[in-house]
Amino acid sequence: MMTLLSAPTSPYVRKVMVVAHETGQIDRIDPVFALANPTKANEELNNQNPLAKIPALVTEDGAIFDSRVICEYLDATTSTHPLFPRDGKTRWQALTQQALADGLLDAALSARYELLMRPEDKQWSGWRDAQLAKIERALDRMNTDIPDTLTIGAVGYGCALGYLDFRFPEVDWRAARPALADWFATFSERPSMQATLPRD
Ligand SMILES: N[C@@H](CCC(=O)N[C@@H](CS)C(=O)NCC(=O)O)C(=O)O
Repeated sequence: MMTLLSAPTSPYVRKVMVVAHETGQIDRIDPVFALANPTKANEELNNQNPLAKIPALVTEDGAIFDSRVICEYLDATTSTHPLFPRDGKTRWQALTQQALADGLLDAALSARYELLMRPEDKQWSGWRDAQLAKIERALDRMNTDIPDTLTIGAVGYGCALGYLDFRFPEVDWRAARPALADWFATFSERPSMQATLPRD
């Protein structure tokens, strides 16, 4: 059994949980809530991940982070269809799709932190606008680069789009991107996605 320092609202944690479901390892993981706040210290989390971010997976060989590494770790320990294609063009495509989805999330969190974490008199709307512009460009790219099999790219896309629906309902990303919207509607039905819906 491995402890996953986590929170049910984190899209990066969701990636790990979806991969755990898809690779048949969900029973090996014990999700334990860990407060991850950029300005509030959490010693227990810091001891496992000095960057103080979730997810961090505590194994008998030590802590593994971040979500990309944990997902690849889980994938490497199963013999099922690999979510990380082992070589060739499909590998680089899947990794780039994952980076795109994670980058969208990084921009979304940065925009959210600007509003939630920064004192009101220090907030700058130009910062949030630039992060939202990154999100729009990432969505445009996703719409023209849709995963055609179950890879870590697909898991990343699913968790990123799910996070937008959860925390940024005002971003109407579907309207101009019907292909991506259709893909997400189907992908969301997977049991791994249904079992990991974000909740406050
Ligand atoms: N690149 C990291 C990002 C993880 C991340 O930013 N997690 C957020 C929670 S959703 C966090 O821990 N934030 C606290 C902080 O930035 O200090 C990953 O893929 O795991």
